Amino acid sequence: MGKTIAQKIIAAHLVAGDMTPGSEVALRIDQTLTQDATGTMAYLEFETMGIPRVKTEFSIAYVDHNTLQCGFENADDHRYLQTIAAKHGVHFSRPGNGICHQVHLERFGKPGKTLIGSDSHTPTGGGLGMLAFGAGGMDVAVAMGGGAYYITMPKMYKVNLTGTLKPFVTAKDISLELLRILSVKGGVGAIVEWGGPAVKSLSVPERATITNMGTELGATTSIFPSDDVTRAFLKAQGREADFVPLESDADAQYDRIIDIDLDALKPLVACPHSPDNVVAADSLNHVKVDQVCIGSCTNSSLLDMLKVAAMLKGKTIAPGVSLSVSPGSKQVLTMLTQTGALVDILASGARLLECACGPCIGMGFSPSSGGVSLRTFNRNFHGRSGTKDGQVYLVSPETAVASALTGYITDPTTMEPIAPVALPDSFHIDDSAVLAPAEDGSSVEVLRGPNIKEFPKSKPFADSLTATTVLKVEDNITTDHIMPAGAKILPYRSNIPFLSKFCFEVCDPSFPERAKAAGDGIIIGGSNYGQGSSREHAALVPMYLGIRCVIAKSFARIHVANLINAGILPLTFENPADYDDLAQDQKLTLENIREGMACGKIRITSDSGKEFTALCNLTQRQQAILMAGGLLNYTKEGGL
Ligand code: MIC
Ligand code: SF4
Repeated sequence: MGKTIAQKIIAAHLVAGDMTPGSEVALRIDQTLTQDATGTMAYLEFETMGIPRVKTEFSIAYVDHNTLQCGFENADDHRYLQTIAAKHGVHFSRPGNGICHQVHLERFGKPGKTLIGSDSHTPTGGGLGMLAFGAGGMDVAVAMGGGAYYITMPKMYKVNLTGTLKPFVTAKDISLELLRILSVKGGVGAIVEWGGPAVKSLSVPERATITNMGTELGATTSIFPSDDVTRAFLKAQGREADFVPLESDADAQYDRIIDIDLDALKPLVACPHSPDNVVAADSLNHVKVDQVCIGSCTNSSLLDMLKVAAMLKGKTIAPGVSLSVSPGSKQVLTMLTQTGALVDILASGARLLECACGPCIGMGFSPSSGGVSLRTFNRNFHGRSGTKDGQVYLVSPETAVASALTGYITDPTTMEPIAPVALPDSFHIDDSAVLAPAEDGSSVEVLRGPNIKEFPKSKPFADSLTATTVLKVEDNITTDHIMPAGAKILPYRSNIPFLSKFCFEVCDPSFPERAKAAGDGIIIGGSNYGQGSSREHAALVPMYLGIRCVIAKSFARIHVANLINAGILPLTFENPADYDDLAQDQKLTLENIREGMACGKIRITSDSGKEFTALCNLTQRQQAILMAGGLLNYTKEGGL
């Protein structure tokens, strides 16, 4: 039987397991990336493994999230990352060089290679034909040490693109259309492969917008073929030698095929507070806009920015709108400067922000109270902008500019046409902001600031557990609910005790105190629990607060892996209706945990007299990790 693109790359990297959907496969990882907000923890974890030099083909540490230096914390973390990278054979991308996914696409991604990154949008690399996964920091640390990356073998979905995009209808609208069709949990357990006759009309940055947004579907990853378009992009980046062609076999089998006709597509908008809350832009033209933000790893490429500049040229933004533009990389910013396009952006009244994540993760530029903010980003979760009652809508750069000009949400197809914008034949190449590691790291001193606190210790499981249900939450709880980010909290990513004060702040500010008081705790979740980011802090912090188990209707992929790595037992309801009968502050007893893990079911009784069964779908390796009290303990005991 023929293979899909992903199946070919998996087969070429298979270390253990069989490729039947649902069973565990272990993959050899060629490249890793970290960003600073998850990277400090990942390197602290790497250090505990005692491996002198990374064993991957290429590993890099980016600094792009915590770039506001309002105190010593972020600067100290940058210094730690720079020195630890130099010591252990990891390249270091300096703050200001750009957003990890954009820079990686431009300079380091390679078709056919595997990449894991401690950031959920690592699948951006799929735009180049890489098999790229978001992962928790511990999994990245293990991969840097030469260990395999374990995933559940996914199902294969194919999106078949036909037709032609109309002017001002974009790759972002294709992503939003798929989110409308599949929802934020529609991609769970699947790899989304993009194909069909219209694929060749999409440039690599456009493909990368789509694979980036694939994360919002809950998909394991997303991937495009590697074809002449890929070759041209790599050639323009001075990297034609990295090109390899990749396509699926004609008789490859897919579990689901979704057709999207680009001729019929209109500009779309994801309304607050979920990326799948999608409607047509022209249905929202009564909504007054306070703020527009253009950038993020979804839409900050040179192509996006040149279109933005062309639309803004000779115009000024509406007086009630505040517009920010954050180019995705130093390469993009330099080329905007060289071409003069930056002048058109600035002359319109836009504010230029650093080449970094910025407003996407609440690092500045939060909207006004109740403010409507249109963002070209990938997430509009509740509170993520830094303003609790901010109303964030996700749009394409074209819809963003049209709306910034009129002051209302505006379908860009109603605007004056612009001349077609194309990518250059050669990009400006200057990798001086990427520092190579020391040849011999043994004499490099690692510099740590006082913000780096001890790693929390998880407990191994005994055979039974009685614990309190400290919190009950609904469906689609994101990691931004569990462990919020933003300018005030993000600088403390290597300080778990401090972070713990904000755990579940969006849902219930009393959670940290109650969890600590309860001793051993359990969280009751709805479906798709832990969707969103890869931050392992959403597992480490609850673990620090005494959470031993989460019982949910279903879990998001990266989060469930992080729970296991942190030594927290993830269980799903055998009968989802049992969710309704459980309340906060009950005592639940889990019996025969070891045997239950092995047979996949655990019997639970509550102090109210209820008895029910929870499913425990764990591989032998995951059972061993939990019994050891988390991945670090397991690794120390000799497992990799
Ligand atoms: C995000 O977009 O939510 C983040 C911030 O990039 C996270 C990583 C983090 O929390 O540091 C992600 O997507 O994994
Ligand atoms: Fe940064 Fe936002 Fe992309 Fe996360 S989604 S990596 S915060 S730009």
